[in-house]
Amino acid sequence: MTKREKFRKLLNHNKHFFLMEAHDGLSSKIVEETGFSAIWASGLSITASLGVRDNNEISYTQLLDVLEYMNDATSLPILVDGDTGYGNFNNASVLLRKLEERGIAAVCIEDKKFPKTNSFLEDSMDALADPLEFAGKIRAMKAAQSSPDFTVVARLESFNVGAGLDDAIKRARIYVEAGADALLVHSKRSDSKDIDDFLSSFDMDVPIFLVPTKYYTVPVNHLTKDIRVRGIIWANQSVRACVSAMQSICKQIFNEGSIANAEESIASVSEIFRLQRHDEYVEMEKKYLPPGTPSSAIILAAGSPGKFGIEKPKALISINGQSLLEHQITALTSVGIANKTIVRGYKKEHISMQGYSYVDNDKWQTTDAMYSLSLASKGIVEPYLVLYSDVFFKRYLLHNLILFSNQTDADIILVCVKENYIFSGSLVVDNSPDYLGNNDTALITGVSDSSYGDTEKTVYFSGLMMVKNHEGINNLLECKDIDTLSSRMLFSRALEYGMKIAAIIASTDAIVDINTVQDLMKVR
Ligand code: SPV
Ligand code: MG
Repeated sequence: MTKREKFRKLLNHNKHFFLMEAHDGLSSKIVEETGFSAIWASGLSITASLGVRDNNEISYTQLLDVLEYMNDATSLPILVDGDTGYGNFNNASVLLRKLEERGIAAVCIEDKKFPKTNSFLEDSMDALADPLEFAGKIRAMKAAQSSPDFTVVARLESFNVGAGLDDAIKRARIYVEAGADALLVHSKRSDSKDIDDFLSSFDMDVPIFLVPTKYYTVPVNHLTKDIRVRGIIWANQSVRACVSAMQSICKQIFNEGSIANAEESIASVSEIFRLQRHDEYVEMEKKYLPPGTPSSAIILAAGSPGKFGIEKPKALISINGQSLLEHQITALTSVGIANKTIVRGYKKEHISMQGYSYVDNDKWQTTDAMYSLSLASKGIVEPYLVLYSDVFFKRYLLHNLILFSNQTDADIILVCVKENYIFSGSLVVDNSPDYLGNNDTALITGVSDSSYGDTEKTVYFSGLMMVKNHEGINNLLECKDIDTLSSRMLFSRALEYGMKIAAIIASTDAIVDINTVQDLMKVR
């Protein structure tokens, strides 16, 4: 069923329904999740959220831009507050056609002159449009629509400007005869006298919308006693709720100079991701990313900051405004890796960003990175990436690693460098490097205790690797001496068990292990 058909169904059903105000994609989504059956795209709320007045300060194309986001975010039909139709019969028809193109279900136009003022601020009878001119607008709009189910609602402003009941009744008849599918009777009284008078005097059978913003104390069952009252519009409460919430939280954060006390009272970042439908993205990744792209990565961040002597994990050292860890997370996200597990140890309480999994290595002082890896890799049943948290690397290395992993049948692929590295011991490569993008690739044929070997054949593990044979490696990580197992020992055992280890040979411009202030200067 199209949104227009849904709206028609609501209109033709002998029961009232509620339209909740929304003003952007997010609020539209929330309105739908709450259970409402239709949305009022309020002019007041949309302009307020854009920070401008409700005086036709935005053009109709700017309104369309907002509506496009709203309509995309919801499966509910939207009744658009079309103000006065943005001009004469011609402008209103253009508006209608553009709304149809955007998939909007219905539009409401009010019988005031362009440019309008919000009804709660307007009390001049001069603001009213000529009823016959307005009827011509309705006829032009109905003639312009191409889908039969599009709904045009005519809004009566007679009560708001003091023109009274007779004027409202006269106009209502003219508008319905011109082809309006429904009427919206507006009133800014705090009781329902205008509405009660209108309903008891007007005798045409047409669906009617009401906006009880000011007469909110009148019970809905009183307003809906008349079966023609079909739509009750809660016209601006979403934006008003946002304003109160934002004012209060901004004030609290400003006064306290901290977000610590604010955190509990606001939506979590993961709730924002949920509303943005991040889960859909994860599903699409599975479908559309090249086969072999892992969905998991483990960041080993348990160790002490070493020579830096700082009171926080080394992963939190800032490089060009972002921590090392944030750089890594951004890089992983850019290649589509959704599940990121961070192993914490030293000063673990400093690492607590939302949206990631955490594993704690409480024996960080006496164990090696492979122990951390063994803790985090336990639950992973697919290929995964491993990153030492103190390596800073260029993103293309990750792309190359994933690309190469699709081309090789190796069980592990290491990113290695030729220059001596901090890891004790070196790896030996075969003599026949292939060319891959910016880097050479090679097979690891042995592990040496010495750091100084044949320079042609010697490489050093950089701290970035892909574990393709997750079962094999996870088995090796379940050893008795895991507390002291080094990466070099792990690779050596993998070779002993007949596993194949391949390497991408990167330059030290592309990947740097951050150990000294000089290293930091280099990457900054
Ligand atoms: C709006 O929500 O923009 C409306 C209803 O037009 S009212 O603000 O009550 O005029
Ligand atoms: Mg409005």
